[in-house]
Formats: sequence, structure tokens, C-alpha cells
Amino acid sequence: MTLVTDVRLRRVLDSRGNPTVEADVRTESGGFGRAKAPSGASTGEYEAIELPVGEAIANAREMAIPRLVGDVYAGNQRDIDAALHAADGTDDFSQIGANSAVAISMAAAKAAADVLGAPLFQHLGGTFRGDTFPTPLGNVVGGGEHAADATHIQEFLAAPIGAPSVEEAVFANAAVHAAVGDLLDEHGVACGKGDEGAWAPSIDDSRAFELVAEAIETVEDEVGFEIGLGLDIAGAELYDDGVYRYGETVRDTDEQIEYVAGLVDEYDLVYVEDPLDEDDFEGYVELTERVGTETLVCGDDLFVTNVDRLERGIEMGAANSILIKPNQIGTLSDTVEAVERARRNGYDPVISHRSGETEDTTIAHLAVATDAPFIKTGAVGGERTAKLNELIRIEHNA
Ligand code: 2PG
Ligand code: MG
Repeated sequence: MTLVTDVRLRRVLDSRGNPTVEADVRTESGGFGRAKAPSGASTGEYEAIELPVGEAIANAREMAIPRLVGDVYAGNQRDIDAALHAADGTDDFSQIGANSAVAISMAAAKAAADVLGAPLFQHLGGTFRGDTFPTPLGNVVGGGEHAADATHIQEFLAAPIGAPSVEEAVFANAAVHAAVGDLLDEHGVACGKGDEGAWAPSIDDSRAFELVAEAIETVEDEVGFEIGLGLDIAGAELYDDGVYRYGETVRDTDEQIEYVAGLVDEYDLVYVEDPLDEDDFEGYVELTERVGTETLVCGDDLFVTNVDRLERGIEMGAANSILIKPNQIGTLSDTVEAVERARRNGYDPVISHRSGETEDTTIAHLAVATDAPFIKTGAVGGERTAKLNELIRIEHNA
């Protein structure tokens, strides 16, 4: 019933105005799924390879589609993903491109869900979910690789950990975003927005902490539940020649660990992503020993959704949380395996968007299906609200 009968690929726009891969999968019984690959700017060195879109489409047409059509059932996700791996033949999807692979993998899952007449999250394993929901982490101020001449820390994230529902959480993050905008305005700081819709002011990081903390306090008073503060430091982007460069301020690894531990203390951070360079497993161990009981220390560029790298972290005690991005690894099966491996070892999985996004909502379903405690998918902006509104719909069984 779910035999794949047709796979089509095309070039479509992403939120940065760049081309990305869209895949359509059709099945024998009329099932249809469509998905789009996201794209990173602060990409980890060990991610699966995103090929130029034209190349990714041409290569996947030539090598992957013939292995799928008429041969594989969309309902057997592992078979779909195994066929993609076999077609590519490398460890990092450098032949057909992780962008083509992930779009096809996700489109096949949607086609299978369509055949069942079930929402994607149920097909992906969410049938037994309870009434917990992923808390959205909302990027309200940012810079780094996502905006020129803004903060050095890539993302300041609102984390509405006390919200009674997804809906309340989503609106709380939008309110924090708006409150930060008002404060910037009051202080006469004109600014635009970065790639993920966060404010991108030309202020130093300590000023950003003050403004975001104040905005969070204001919104907490309004909504009556706890909102924490989180960060994506994107340490690998700051790391250069053995030191972390925050403009004029330079920190060696010990100082960076001290600095981050100090921030966790001072701002009661509930979440710290990529505090250190992507190769510094030892540094992660040290930081996790210091603050791992107080906050989530999350590896993004460190783990790149890759179970081998995650395993190394687990063995060493590096971090206690993993960022999960399907396009970092190329298929849904590999993605879910990383989530499960993390869970079994006490690492919290955080499902995440990329800075370059589309209206695709797959990650909202993935977060619900895997019962992830957090989803990072921005606070405002159409490609971000696509996921946030989908979460609300799932919560409402709509
Ligand atoms: C990150 C992501 C998403 P990018 O670093 O976590 O916020 O950014 O997609 O540019 O890697
Ligand atoms: Mg990151």
C-alpha cells in the first residue's frame, strides 16, 4: 500500500532567500508527502554534507530515486533511509547531499502518515505520548553568524519552563520578543532582526543579558509562570587559534569555562548550548561536572546528531543534552536513533530548526513524537511560526 511510486525533487526558496531542496513522495495507494531541507549558517564541521542544491537534486535523481521507486515502502522508514544510504555510499551523504536525503526521508514519512490518515507525529511514534509537550525555546536576541554587528553570543533564548501549555509557552516567547523590542526602543537602540527573527542589536553581550532578563521578568509577571533564560553560545564560531574571541575580549579555554559557569550562576540559565569548541570534549566534561546539575549543557556542533559522537560524549560525561537536527545527519531513522540513544543515557534531546528554514513543520511532529522536553524553533517570523502554530494545533488535536 505504501510502495513508493514517484519521487520528485525541486528547488524552492528558504527564509534567507537561498535555494533549498523540496521532495514530493507518492505511494501506490495515493499517499502524498512533501518536505523541505533546512540549512545552517553556523554549521558544525562534522555535519553531513549539504551539496549545492542543483548538484544535490541531480545526484539524488540519478542515484537515489531509482532505488526507491517501485522498490521500497514509504511506511518502512528504515528501508527508505537504508536505500538513501546505499545510494549515497559515503558516511556523510557527500554524494547525493544531506539536503536531498533529508527532504526525501521526511517526505516519505509524511506520505506514509497520509496513507494511514494519521498525523505525522503519530506515525513517527507519538501514539503513546502523554500530556507532556515540548517547551519551545524562543530566540529573542542574537548575533554571531546569524547577524552582522550584533551580539557575540549567537542566541539568547526565552525558555517558558513553567507554561501550562504549548500555546501559553509560544505566546510567552513572542511576548518576551516584543518586550525586548520595546526596551531596545526605549534605550534608543535601533536594530533589525537576524536570520531567525531575533533582534540583532549592536550592543555587547552583558547589555543583552540585562535587557533579556528584564523583558523576561516583565512577561513573567504578566503570565504568572516561570520563564527561564537559555543561550546558544555557538562556541565553535568564537573559537580561533586556541582562544574564544568576543571582539576585543579574548578568553582561553579555562576562562571560557569559568565565564560560562559564572553566567549559569548569575542568570540561573536553564540551558546552555555549544559553550565550547566542537572538538573540546574534555572542556565539556569539566563544564558539565561544574554546572550539569543546574542546567542543560547541550551539544550541537559537538554531537551533530551523530550517535558515534554522542557515544563518545556519553562515555566521557561531556554535556547532558543533545541538539537534534535531522539535516545534520541526513535521515529520520538516524535522527530518531540519536534521540533514543540520548534518552537511554540520560541526555535530554532538544529538537531544533536551522537558521535557514522553510514552512516545513516536520520538526514540530518529531518533537511531539519523541516526547522531547524542548524544541528550539524561534519566536517569530513565518518559517518559525509555521512550527509553533503546528505545535498548538497538535496540542488542540486539530
Ligand atoms: C544553531 C542553529 C539554529 P544554524 O546553531 O543551533 O539555531 O543555527 O542553523 O545556523 O547552525
Ligand atoms: Mg547551535
